[in-house]
Amino acid sequence: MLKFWRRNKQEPTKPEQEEVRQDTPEIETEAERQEAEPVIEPEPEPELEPEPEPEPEPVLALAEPEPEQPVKKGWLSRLREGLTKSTSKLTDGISGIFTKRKLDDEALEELEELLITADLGPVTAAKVTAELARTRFGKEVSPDEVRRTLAASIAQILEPVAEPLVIDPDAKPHVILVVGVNGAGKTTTIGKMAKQFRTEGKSVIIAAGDTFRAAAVQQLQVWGERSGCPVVSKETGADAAGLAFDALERAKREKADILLIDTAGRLQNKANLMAELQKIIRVIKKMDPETPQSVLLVLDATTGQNAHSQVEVFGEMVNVTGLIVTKLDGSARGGVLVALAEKYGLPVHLIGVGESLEDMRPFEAGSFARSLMGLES
Ligand SMILES: Nc1nc2c(ncn2[C@@H]2O[C@H](COP(=O)(O)OP(=O)(O)OP(=O)(O)O)[C@@H](O)[C@H]2O)c(=O)[nH]1
Ligand SMILES: [Mg+2]
Repeated sequence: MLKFWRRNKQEPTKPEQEEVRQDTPEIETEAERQEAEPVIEPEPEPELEPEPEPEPEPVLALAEPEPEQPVKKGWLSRLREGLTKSTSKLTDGISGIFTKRKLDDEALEELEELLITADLGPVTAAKVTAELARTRFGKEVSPDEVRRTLAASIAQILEPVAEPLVIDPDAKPHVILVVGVNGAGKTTTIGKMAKQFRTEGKSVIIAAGDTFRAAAVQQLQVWGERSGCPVVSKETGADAAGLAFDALERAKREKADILLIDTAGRLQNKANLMAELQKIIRVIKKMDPETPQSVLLVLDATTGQNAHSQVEVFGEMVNVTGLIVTKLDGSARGGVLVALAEKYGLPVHLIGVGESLEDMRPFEAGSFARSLMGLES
């Protein structure tokens, strides 16, 4: 039962490829394309997404709530609520396995299975189960004790990836390219990041690099207004790389601290998306080879296992430097974050726990692990 655990850390990223692989085998035929599409397009109808509603300034909303709006819950309780689905599965399962029972092989086997079904992945499940067995085997353990021990093991796995996003103060600008499938939360995340950077006193320019979708530019302009950041945009269908180039030129001229580049999540197929992202990078590198300093992949926590293929697909396209996991307030499948940390070791910089500007937090390993196990911090 105590499986030999091996860190399955893969090389998460590959150097940027100069040649665009239009002949990518996965998308050569229509049937294969249809098969490949869900990997990078798990959410339907981005065009029908409602534009973000003009909201009251959310940071202020905490202090001065609108009369008709209830005071918003703290972010940690929203995270806990969002994780309820994963948490209740885990806590109910653990209670079922460990009530008045010694920690024997059978219990460990059941626990391992439970953790796998809660998206933690087979490697992590084996590792944390082994850790529990190492100290408690043959003893009577309470569900609470099991949850605490697991939370500590999970926190240990998450600790190395819980890295804040560090902005290079000498970059002027530090360029952040934001990538991810449609609907993952890229544009919203850019709005939230812009606001946070502004609050820290940094100057920020936003490039509306999603020139594919008409509504995308307006959506970003709303976020730009909210965060007080200029938005560089072009007409729908314009070349995204050209736009990114212009935005970088402006950011350099104005000595901006940060340039945030939004990108399209959906293009006709994977090869087009890859070509576009790689072209953006190639073009901005011509002006400044150090850019982009960060390539952040935005993942929607409610998509569960699909996150793995997204990390792999985008890792083939670009040199992903870190992750942002959104919608952890929704019906999140939080276990997947643990599996991703174990498998890819990519830094998780920020998590999204809501739709408004203040709903973005640095990823904190301990509180996330405890929340996942339904423990009060
Ligand atoms: N509950 C919740 N909703 C979020 C969060 N982040 C984003 N959203 C919502 O998810 C939806 C999609 O977000 P967008 O930012 O438009 O996603 P996108 O990746 O830019 O999508 P495309 O432009 O279509 O590629 C919007 O309705 C957002 O308000 C989050 O952390 N929690
Ligand atoms: Mg968008």
